[in-house]
Amino acid sequence: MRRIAVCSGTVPTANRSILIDLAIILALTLIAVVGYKFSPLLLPKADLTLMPAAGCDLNRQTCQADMPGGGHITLEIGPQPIPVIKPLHVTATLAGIVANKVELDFAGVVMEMGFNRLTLLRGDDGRYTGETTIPVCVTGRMLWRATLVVETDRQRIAVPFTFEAPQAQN
Ligand SMILES: [Cu+2]
Repeated sequence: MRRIAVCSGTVPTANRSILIDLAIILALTLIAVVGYKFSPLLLPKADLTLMPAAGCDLNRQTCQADMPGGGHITLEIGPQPIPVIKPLHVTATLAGIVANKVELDFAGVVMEMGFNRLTLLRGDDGRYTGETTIPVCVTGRMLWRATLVVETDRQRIAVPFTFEAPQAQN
């Protein structure tokens, strides 16, 4: 009898929060898959879109995308994990690419979070840096896409990095 009661919807509270977590994870996975499939529609205009190395998480590490003919682009956002509302320090490096302009565009993957783009400035060490913040979301943690847009003489290269912020507190 007890089993029937559980199946009819009275899930204990602890289990319920696990179920909600699972549902969120499932939803995020779906969004990531669908977002990836339709990404050309959602991204800033570009001649070349490079996908960063699969599985790389900006919350924990610097992520890299390789150019088809050699060279690469990296992006690092600190502090890690990436917070909302607090200042973010952004660093991009380019290898084998001469850029006229480097910008970073933050957007919600499934949510309109407003225009949020900054121009990264080239330092003496050749790295491009900038500071910004991202807003807190009404739903709590959400998926963000930080698209690095690199303009060269010949083309506009976009590299969309997806990350979740803020990470679940434990
Ligand atoms: Cu949001």
